[in-house]
Amino acid sequence: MGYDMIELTTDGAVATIKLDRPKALNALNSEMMAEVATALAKLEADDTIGCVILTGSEKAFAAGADIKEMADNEYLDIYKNDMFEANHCAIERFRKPIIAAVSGYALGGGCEIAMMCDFIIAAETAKFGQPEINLGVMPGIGGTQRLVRAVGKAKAMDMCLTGRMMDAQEALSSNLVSRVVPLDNLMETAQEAAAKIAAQSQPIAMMTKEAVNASFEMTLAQGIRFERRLFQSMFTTQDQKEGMAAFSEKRKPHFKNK
Ligand code: DAK
Repeated sequence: MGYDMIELTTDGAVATIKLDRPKALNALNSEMMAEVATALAKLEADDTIGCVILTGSEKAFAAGADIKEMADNEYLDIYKNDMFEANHCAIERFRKPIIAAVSGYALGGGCEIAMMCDFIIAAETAKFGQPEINLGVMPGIGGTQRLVRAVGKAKAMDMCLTGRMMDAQEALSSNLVSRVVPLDNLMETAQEAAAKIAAQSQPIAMMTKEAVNASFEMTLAQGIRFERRLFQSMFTTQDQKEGMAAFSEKRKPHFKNK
């Protein structure tokens, strides 16, 4: 299938989805998000893909939901369509590892979809924000929830109530992003990290992601029990045998995703 609003490329076991609506600073309209959801469904079903990078342009990862598209919506329409649930939330439902590589603006829905990814690598030029309050609304796809978990209440309140932006260094010191790199190294760094992840056993990486995400939903005791059960289940896999044998034999493991 061809895409109009995104570019989908693959390099070995790593796929990259580039949001590609540069004139509108990658504002997330419904067509673009439907394409992202379609691409993710394909990549999830494709056993040759072990990790995905979600990125945008140099100037904007994404400047938010498309304000012009949604401005005239009425409550009952967006309630009945459950606006954003099907497509935007395809990112949070994606089961393989997914990295956001952010340069420029990641605002509103843009910041929210970056936070739906497993971690964010930011260029020095990245700017994060939840400016919805300036539009007479508030974050609507997880901003008030995920931002608090990432940066804590004080900064999340500051961002959501003042609508101010956070630069890359502040995002790093606030734990919103895992690394900050020069813009020229952004995609290379993301590709390197993604290739490293994709070289691991796919089911083990998926279970690891599931366990980390479970920490947001469970008590510590439940989370630890869940982790232990998953860990124990890994001893049914060929990849566990291979990984540990390779260590003893001082060679690289060859995982079969089994
Ligand atoms: N939507 C539509 N178009 C946008 C856009 C956006 N979010 N952001 C930028 N653009 C367009 C601009 O209108 C302009 O288009 P033309 O005028 O050239 O046709 C073009 O992109 C370039 O933008 P600027 O001329 O403004 O560029 P600047 O460099 O001067 O400024 C900026 C860059 C990022 C500071 C500025 O564009 C800006 O403030 N953009 C809006 C940022 C924003 O407020 N983002 C939050 C959007 S609201 C919901 C759940 C969630 C949401 C909604 C509903 N439900 C569950 C129902 C989410 C809401 C949001 O994300």
